[in-house]
Amino acid sequence: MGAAGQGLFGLSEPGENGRGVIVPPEYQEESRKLFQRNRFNQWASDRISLHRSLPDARILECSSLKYPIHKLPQTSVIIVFHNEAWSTLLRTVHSVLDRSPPELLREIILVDDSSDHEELHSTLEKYVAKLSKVKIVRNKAREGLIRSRLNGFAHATSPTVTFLDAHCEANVGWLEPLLYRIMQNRTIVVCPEIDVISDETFEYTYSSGNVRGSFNWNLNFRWKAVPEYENKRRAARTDGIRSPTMAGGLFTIHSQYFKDIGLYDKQMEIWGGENLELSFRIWQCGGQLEIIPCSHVGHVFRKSQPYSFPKGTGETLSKNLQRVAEVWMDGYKRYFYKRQPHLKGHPFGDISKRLELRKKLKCKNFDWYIKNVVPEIFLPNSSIIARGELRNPASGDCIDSLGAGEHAYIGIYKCHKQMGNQYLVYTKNEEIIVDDNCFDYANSQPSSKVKMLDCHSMKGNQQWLHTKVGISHMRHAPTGWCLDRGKEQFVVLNPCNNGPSQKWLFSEYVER
Ligand code: LR7
Ligand code: MN
Repeated sequence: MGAAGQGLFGLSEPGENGRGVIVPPEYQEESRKLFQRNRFNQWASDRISLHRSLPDARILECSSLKYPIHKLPQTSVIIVFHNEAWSTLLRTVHSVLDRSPPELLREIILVDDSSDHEELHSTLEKYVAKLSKVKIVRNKAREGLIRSRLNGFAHATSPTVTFLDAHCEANVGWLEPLLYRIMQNRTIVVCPEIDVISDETFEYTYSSGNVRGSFNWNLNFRWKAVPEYENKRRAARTDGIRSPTMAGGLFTIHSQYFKDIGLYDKQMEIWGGENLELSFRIWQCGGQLEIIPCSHVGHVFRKSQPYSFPKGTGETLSKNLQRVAEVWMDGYKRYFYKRQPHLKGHPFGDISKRLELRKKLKCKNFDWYIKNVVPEIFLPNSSIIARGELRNPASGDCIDSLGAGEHAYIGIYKCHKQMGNQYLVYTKNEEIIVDDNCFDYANSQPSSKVKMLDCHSMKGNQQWLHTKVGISHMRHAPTGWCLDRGKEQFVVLNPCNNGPSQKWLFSEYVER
């Protein structure tokens, strides 16, 4: 096997060296059907070897680092799944078996969260029987990923555990740097750099390596550029990057430390919020969270979930997020409720055990977390002229982030009065903010779309003039053009014409 763990059939086979697979026309119908089943291109995945080779994603300095393999703690890899496709699940397993030093890998625990796909039962049982380190644990009922991970954890026998989603590929040398960091300090929880496996072609591409985890006040996880102060603090490019939050699916944690800080909130259901809950808890209760640049693992990012939420997607996620806000965020939870006004007074279950835990561990408050861990975060309390939805009265449509984050185009959608993705802020600095990003226009052509970019507070392309009185247009200062409803799903900028498609109103103007 080559350094990058070459597949069985050589580099010209489909998908080898992380290449993508193109679906020939005669298979497109079949592949579309399979896409619905998993929300990724299973047809492409099925063409690729379970042992495919990957390009080594590490920066040069990483390859020359030496780790004291015999001193590193072992790990148990825990992979939870609900109706995962065979090829992605087993490629995750084999990538771990093929690219982990055997002396460091105690076991792989597959936790079946009540899947009904036939092949994930007896066929999987038979297949796994031939792999000495792999065990299967099955939930009796659907538990969601949070309690499934806890079920797997209860069966784990090593000093550290490593969680992976069921559609990952561990890259060359992924494990040693994670375990090494925990050996240095067991209160550091570590994440690999997460590379992107395309949901369309299964092409493997490196992540840029200069982002870390953050969040917006809707409590969505967000990637953000690593701030200057953090890069200055690090002595070398191979050093861990302190991260305010983790994406959630891929991390290694010391087993006893995981118990000490209270595992997960068992009353969180199915999907979502547990990553922020654990991140806040780690930082507030004396631990640290780092992304380790020398460890790379690929993950198939998909645009939607293929599985059901038995109690409803919105209901489940809202409750999980409320529990995060209520237990950990103190007064800052008001920013969340401003964006989710319908959740005020909405039940979120009993949180007394989690509050007790917070007290027992003598955790710091959220204000400490904000000021010390993520001081650059946008705080919607300062110098606001207007907030709420930004409506184009003629069409009854409102500006909407459409759930997308930085670099996406500013969208527009029927006003729904639920705030959430339609919650905007207009600041005294004349920025328009949605999803905690600023409206930014850097185009010299009219009729182009407006982007959401990180706010730089320097006015420039992010300065927008708006008065409540008279014609309420939003005029872009540098071009002098006006924000226009246009005809598509995204707003554009056009020379001002006083027309109805250029009139805008916020739902709430704050006293100046
Ligand atoms: O009911 C369920 N039971 C399960 O076992 C629902 C899901 N699952 C399994 C599922 O099969 C998968 O293996 O849980 C795992 C995660 O679910 P995904 O892959 O549908 O989630 P995701 O990749 O969209 O979501 C990210 O956020 C989640 C919030 O709850 C989890 O923390 C995921 O682990 C997390 N994934 C990552 O961090 C990978 C990087 C993505 C980013 C950014
Ligand atoms: Mn995933």
